[in-house]
Amino acid sequence: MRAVLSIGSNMADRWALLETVAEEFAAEIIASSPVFATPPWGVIDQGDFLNAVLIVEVNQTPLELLRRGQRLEEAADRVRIRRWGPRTLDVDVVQVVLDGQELCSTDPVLTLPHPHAHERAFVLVPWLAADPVASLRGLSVAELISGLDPQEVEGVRELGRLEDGEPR
Ligand code: A4P
Ligand code: MG
Repeated sequence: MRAVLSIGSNMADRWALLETVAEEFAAEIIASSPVFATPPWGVIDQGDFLNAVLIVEVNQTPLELLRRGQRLEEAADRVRIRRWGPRTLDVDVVQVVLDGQELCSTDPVLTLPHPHAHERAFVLVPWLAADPVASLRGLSVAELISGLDPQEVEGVRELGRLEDGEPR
């Protein structure tokens, strides 16, 4: 199956933490976005995030993929203090496509597609950079971005590719 992962960090060595995800999936990544600096969404009294999107082709179930992401979050010493609050590493499964079909699930353990993806510039802008023809629930990601607050979209600033190292 093919999955779109949104990865984010706004604590500790943010760049290095995103790299741990790229390393874990190195053999399975089919496309990836550059890293973007993004203002916090939801809870705004916290530091800026680094966000990126990885598109992976994996031979496992959606739940196994979620757990794999959560193991990386644990390895980053992630502590869950508050919803949408600061975190060392967040690995969200945005979309899963199996045999050309987007999987849908309302299970709170793994909701698919990710319930907030369509309204988050920090997910959609990197996703479009990784896949210019991306679509979510039948709508093009480019179209979804054009429906967002332009200020939110402009706030998402491209920094550079993960493999090129953190810009000084
Ligand atoms: N869960 C259900 N569906 C999914 C899914 N598709 N992907 C469950 C990942 N997890 C999913 O998540 C809570 C539960 O969601 C998990 O147990 C999992 O089984 P969590 O990571 O423990 O808690 P959380 O991340 O604080 O809550 P939530 O609601 O998942 O927050 P989000 O949606 O992850 O948002 N601003 C910027 N600029 N960049 C960011 O990356 N991230 C967040 C967190 C807020 N603001 C941000 C960013
Ligand atoms: Mg999360």
